[in-house]
Amino acid sequence: MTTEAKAVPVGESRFDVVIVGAGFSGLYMLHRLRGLGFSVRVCEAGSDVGGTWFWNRYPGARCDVESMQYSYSFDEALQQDWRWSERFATQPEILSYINHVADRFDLRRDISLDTRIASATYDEDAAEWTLTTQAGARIAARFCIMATGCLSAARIPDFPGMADYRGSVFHTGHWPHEGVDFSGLSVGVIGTGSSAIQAIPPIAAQAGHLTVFQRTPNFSVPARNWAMTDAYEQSWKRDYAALRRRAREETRSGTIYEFSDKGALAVDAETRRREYERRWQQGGANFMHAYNDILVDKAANDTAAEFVRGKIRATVADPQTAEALLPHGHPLGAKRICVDTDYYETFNRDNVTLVDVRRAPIERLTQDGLRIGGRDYAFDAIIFATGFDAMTGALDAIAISGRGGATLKEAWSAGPRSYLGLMIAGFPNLFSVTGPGSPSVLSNVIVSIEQHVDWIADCLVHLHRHGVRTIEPEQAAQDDWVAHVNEVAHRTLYPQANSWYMGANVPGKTRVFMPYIGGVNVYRRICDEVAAEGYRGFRLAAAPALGIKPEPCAAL
Ligand code: N01
Repeated sequence: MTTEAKAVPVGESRFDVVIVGAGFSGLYMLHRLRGLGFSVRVCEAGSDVGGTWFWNRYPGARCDVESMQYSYSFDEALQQDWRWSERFATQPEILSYINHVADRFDLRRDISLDTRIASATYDEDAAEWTLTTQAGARIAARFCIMATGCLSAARIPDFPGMADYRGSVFHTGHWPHEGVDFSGLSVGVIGTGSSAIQAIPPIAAQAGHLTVFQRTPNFSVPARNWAMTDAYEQSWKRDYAALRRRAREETRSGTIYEFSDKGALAVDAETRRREYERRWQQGGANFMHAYNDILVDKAANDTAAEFVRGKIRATVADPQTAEALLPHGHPLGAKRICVDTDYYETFNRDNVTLVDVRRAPIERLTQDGLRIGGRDYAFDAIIFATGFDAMTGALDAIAISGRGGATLKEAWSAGPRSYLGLMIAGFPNLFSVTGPGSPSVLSNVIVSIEQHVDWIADCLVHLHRHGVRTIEPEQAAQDDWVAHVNEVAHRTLYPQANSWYMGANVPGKTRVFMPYIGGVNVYRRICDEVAAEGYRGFRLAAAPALGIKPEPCAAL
């Protein structure tokens, strides 16, 4: 990894645009805006670029969207040159790709690393945002773009006794960069979401003993990863631009799968079983697309869910452990489907124990480990695979105040409200990339990122060309969008699960379905129409009269 561009000192400075975050969103946003002549500064809390792929370094971490699709499409030479080594890329490979992009497009010179933003305050008279870093530096800009990621605020539940525990503590979303050697150690893992399901097999292979604390069993399908072949790579690269366009414009998730035009109940049970089996053997989330009603019709969903439960029963040797691993109580896919390598098989190892903490929850940490149902468990290390304060957590961690000093915390106290997931009423000139109310986490997030970045870049050019000083959603347009996001979600099975999509994993967080489920194809058309109609639903205010011209952006 190239690390030559360490923190650029921030000091007191002024830019056209400040971007918070140097992950996939922030890097592409910087590239686009710099190319348009805007002066831009990116502030990144981490000591290098990469965002989620910089922090989530736990053993087994890899992407569950195929690497040929989980990558930027904005530059033909980049997508032709880069070579992925596996069907599903590992975290280190994705991080080296991100570093390659930062170097290839000479992005580092406009990025301040080790720079965590503590507050962002809007000055109505100056129509300017001032961001203050944790170290006290101030950066002013006409536009502020939050590229802070949907799953970046790692969360450890508030267990009593955290300070008492004398062993090592880790969170999957904040993994030590030097790695951890668990050889011979007694290790406890709390959680069975996507992160845990990936981390458990390699940690079990190394640890002396691994105990998994499961509150909610999850559905997981096998990845069946393989080394990239020239033939598969070329099947994409031969026609990359057209395939990317298809993913963007013709799919709901921004990912090309083998889609079906049939409902699950339109075929007989044996046909269904064969189709599920075929997809199970192929591996990956393609399983979810066996029929077109799995996420909207409970009876259809039950057929797929029961197939997976059958696979768990067939894989896990101990019937009691198998029973405890069976997901019931939420539809398959209503919590994000997990994609694993040897997850269920790992419970056949002698050094792995599953503990159900649904009926007897974790009471506290002790000096030596955990207390559950009055019983003490001792560990050398405890791994919290307990997820994130998703979608809103990273924004919540910044004290954001907009028009009239109103805070984002107050504005979102009953759940996040935005127009198109891009802007928030009362917070002029503040954009979020893949914010709540946009497809974001329900899509191949790079497809969503590129769409948002392009839309925002076009918007800023429009504002500049038309002498517009501020842009902000109209309250009515925002209310209509929030209602639409909610209404579409309730046509599906998603709200039936206590998921992080609903904010249900954070005690006290208002339960609303946060991402837009209408599909990236539909959503893109809506965003394009809004722009084509002169930014329908946004209030655009010109620079004040008296001959004051809008401040020019550097080179436009
Ligand atoms: O987090 P999670 P994650 N006591 O919130 C449990 C993406 N991702 O980091 O379900 C006991 O899914 C909690 O239990 P419950 C992906 O979008 C992608 O695993 O709330 N347990 C759950 O089991 C994913 O969805 C990739 O009952 C407690 C777990 O902790 C998202 O990140 C890889 C508890 C948290 O699961 C988040 O995944 C990894 C408590 N008090 C992640 N509190 C890929 O691309 C929480 N839990 C492959």
